[in-house]
Amino acid sequence: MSKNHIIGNAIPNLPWEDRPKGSSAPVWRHSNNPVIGRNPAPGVARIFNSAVAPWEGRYVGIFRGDAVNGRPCLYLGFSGDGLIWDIDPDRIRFQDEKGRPYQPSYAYDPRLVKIGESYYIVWCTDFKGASLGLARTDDFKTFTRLENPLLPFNRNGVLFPRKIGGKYYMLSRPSDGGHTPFGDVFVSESPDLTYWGRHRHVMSKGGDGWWQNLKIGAGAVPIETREGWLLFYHGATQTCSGYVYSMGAAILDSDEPSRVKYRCGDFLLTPETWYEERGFVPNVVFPCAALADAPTGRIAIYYGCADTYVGVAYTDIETVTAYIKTRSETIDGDQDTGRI
Ligand code: BMA
Repeated sequence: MSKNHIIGNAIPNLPWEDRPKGSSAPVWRHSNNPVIGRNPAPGVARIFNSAVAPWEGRYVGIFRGDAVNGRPCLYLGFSGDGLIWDIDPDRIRFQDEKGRPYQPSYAYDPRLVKIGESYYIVWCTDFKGASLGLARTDDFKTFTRLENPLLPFNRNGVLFPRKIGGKYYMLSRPSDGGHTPFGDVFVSESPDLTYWGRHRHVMSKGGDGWWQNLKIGAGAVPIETREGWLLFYHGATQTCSGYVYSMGAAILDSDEPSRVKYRCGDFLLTPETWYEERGFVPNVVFPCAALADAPTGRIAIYYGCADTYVGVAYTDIETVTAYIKTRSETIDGDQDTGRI
């Protein structure tokens, strides 16, 4: 079997720690987690489910923070090493395409992606209920909101980092106004980031693994690899004392991302540490970003912990590909194109 590798840029200062001696885990936690603790900036009670990207030799973060009145907003931060963050206590101010102020009334679970020379943020916004917001920035000073891509209700919008066959692609999880009973991932395509269509079903909740039997949602921006798009996502299950969120992974076809090539039946990370098990919402592991260094194959995953903290976890392309492939299972409906 030839080896998988990452297609992309080098990130020489990627946060990294080797897998602890004696561990056979597919993903291992940063030894000094959480990297963002409680009360991370004046007026911000907690930061979690957040996105980061390399930026001018450093890192930029778009953070989901709950203000001290409980309202979720997006905050901006910078870091030299991707671990110690300087976070602006003022929430990000958005404008519309004519330059007029255009603030979301709430904003959570952002994803950040560079496509071409611009950066795009997708987050969960209020559009008569939880829906997807989309904004572009070229300098992290001006943030311009574009048209909301899809109809309400929807969450977990994740853009692919390049056009595929000349089109933009976005994963999303259509839902209802509450904690959705229908929780599958779909993909939509667009010629211009305004008009979205040719919607396809990608992955169903469920399968043998009960950890993802309630709902699933795309997590980090997919990483391009020789085998396909590596996607870290979250899966939720229901227990007597609430939901439990874990992290899973799948590899989607390079040219046709609605096609699931491999999908790991087992979770890669599940709440096990104090900062994942205990917090504002207990038992939540919620990946929103993954950075990959192509020359070394190293991957750093950023994930929200218990709706309170940000954690970092590591893997490498060989380890994670082997883990996914040896535990791959197709869940009923995964190969259904959605063109019923
Ligand atoms: C989901 C989202 C996430 C959150 C998770 C667990 O529905 O609201 O922001 O991390 O629930 O509370």
